[in-house]
Amino acid sequence: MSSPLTRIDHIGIACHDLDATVDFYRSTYGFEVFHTETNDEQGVREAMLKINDTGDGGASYLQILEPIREDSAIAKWMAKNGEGVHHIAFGTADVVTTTDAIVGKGIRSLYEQPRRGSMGSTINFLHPKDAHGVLVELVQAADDAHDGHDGH
Ligand code: MC0
Repeated sequence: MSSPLTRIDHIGIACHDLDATVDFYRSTYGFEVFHTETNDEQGVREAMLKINDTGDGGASYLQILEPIREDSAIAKWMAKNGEGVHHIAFGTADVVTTTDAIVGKGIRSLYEQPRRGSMGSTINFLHPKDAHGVLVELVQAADDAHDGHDGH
């Protein structure tokens, strides 16, 4: 069975101090910041550290996330769990079709309509209680739209 999920797009890592954590990843592993942004809707400040390009034309990143609001999903999760791996994200060429197919298997998505993710991507999430305890994000990168419409 071939999968519509064509790469690990990123691993989301929650932290208290974005600058200090990015310094750790640079000085320990040599990873450099590729992109930074604030996502007000998600309540995070984030840095994307590029690990490698992938065979589908996309790339894999570490996504370091610092909450900017106490009521954000990341702040709530860290209050319970502390810093650490928060979610994994798979890349797909079509987030709507892929989400619909997975929802059709009885797994809840968190959003009715996809929302905006890092670097102009379009995202949805699968509920961790339906996915063996892993919060899974589905990502259609801005560059994944190769068919003439951008799908955003
Ligand atoms: C919560 N749970 C998790 C989890 N977060 N399990 C595994 N991994 C996680 N990250 C579990 C809890 O332990 C709990 O289990 C149950 O799910 C309900 O959690 P809760 O603490 O009561 O919290 P809720 O239900 O209010 O929210 C959980 C939910 C939320 C996953 C729905 O965090 C959410 O909407 N997440 C999607 C958005 C998000 O995570 N944004 C931040 C990244 P028990 O057994 O105790 O019932 S933003 C991002 O990533 C963007 C910018 C991007 O990539 O581009």
